Amino acid sequence: MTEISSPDWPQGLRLFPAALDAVAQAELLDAVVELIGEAPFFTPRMPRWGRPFSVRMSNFGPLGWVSDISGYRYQRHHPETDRPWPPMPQALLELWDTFARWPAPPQAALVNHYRPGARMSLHVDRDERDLRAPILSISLGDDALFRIGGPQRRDPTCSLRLRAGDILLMAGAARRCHHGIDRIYPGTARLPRAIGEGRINITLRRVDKG
Ligand code: MD3
Ligand code: FE
Repeated sequence: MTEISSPDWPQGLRLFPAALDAVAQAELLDAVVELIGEAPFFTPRMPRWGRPFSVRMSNFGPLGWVSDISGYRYQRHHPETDRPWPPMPQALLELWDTFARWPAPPQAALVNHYRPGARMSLHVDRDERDLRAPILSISLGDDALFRIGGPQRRDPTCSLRLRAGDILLMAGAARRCHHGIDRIYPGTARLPRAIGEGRINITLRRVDKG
């Protein structure tokens, strides 16, 4: 497996370009389509003001990340159907074992759907109770411009283009860095008709310690 890293990047950020071939991507997307039937995408909203995100989300696994007017949190049920999240697909557990090398399994697979024009502003993921556990990200569909900075919002940032099949691991210091998605490159890849245009990103997360 080829791995790219750069002295410009935060320590612990590791990119595995095209880690998933076209067949593995299609199989994963089939699983996403099936499970999204059980846990449909919802539109998260910003705490306090309730402004909708441009990204739609769902989750697989025992816990799921949600955001609404009362705040960000992990919870066991879908915010609209109130049903438990579907089980995490075996293929995702295997990717975690291969790339994350963490002794405990992931508890949440957050699925982000970016339609053309959607973006995600710079933020730090800090709702997890164990910030030492890595986060593993899998990109599917259209290319995206990813940006990562440092622990402080004012720290300098660098950008990289994420493509379908790329796997990104955030461990060590990178785990606490600001990051976001500045833009999607529409039409650079295709998603299943049931999802529509754009990009899917799946992040595998450990929430609890141990
Ligand atoms: C760097 N998602 O869901 S994945 C997110 O492409 C999120 O949908 C983006 O940021 C996306 O929270 C980026 C890569 C990623 C995920 C978590 C990180 C990079 C990270 C946590 C710390 C540092
Ligand atoms: Fe994030």
